[in-house]
Amino acid sequence: MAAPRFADAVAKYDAARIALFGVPYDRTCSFRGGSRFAPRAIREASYNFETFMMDHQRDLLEVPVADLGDTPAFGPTTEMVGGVTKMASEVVGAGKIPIVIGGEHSLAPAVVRAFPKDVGVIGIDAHLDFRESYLDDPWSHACSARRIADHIGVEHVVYLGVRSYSREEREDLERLGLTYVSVFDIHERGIAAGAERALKEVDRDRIYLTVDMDGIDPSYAPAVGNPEPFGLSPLQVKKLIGILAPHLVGMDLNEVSPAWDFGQTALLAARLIREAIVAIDEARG
Ligand SMILES: [Mn+2]
Repeated sequence: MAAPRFADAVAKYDAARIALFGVPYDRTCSFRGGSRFAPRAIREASYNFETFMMDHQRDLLEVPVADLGDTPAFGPTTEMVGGVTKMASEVVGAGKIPIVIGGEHSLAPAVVRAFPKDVGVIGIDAHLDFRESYLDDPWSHACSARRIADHIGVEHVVYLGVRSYSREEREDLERLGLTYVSVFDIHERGIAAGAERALKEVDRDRIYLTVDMDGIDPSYAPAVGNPEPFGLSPLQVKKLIGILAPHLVGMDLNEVSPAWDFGQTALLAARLIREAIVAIDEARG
């Protein structure tokens, strides 16, 4: 049986401002696998919510969103990257905003490569993902920020909510000049200050947002590939999406592993995607 389309994504492609698609890919997963099942779980969870969004006083049915379904399963990462970049390029080329549902974080650089090099990338992630290569694969989920930096320049990517990196990543970030905003900084100063710092650092008007669900605390989002305590709250991420919305040209949400879920991680993922859709629509008027 085909997966349902994302709730309220009823527009025809030609009329859509936002185009969703899923990437059911998790072949580089190193711990809790199964994010390839997340596009379906998140789409199913999306039906939990009212089409009318109380906090925005707007109806999602009035926002032209198309759901293009899922990409193929793909084999090696190079094949996934090529396929996802091609699909995202078609969406971007048609003047639409892609929102991509993972799958694992390895898809993010593939989507970013569909944009001109003058976009900035802001990420939410517990991890820095700045390895040159992981388990002999430079396209591993653990290298997402590094591969994004290859495309747009290391000075134009900032991950927020970071609370884990390796000794080698620490050396590389200093040597190459990567900025990040730690989760402890956000807990001290608030998400608005963190967002402001990230926007200032990336120094771009057009922003792509990549959301690794493990940036959120495992008490709210337990079903992720690599859970890390001390994370962001859902409300902080909601606020961040609102702050970034006027700048957003694309987004992905990744690393939900439904097998470890009681449903709450997929529900939160679906709600955050809905938040992004309505916030983008609100920002563009
Ligand atoms: Mn992560």
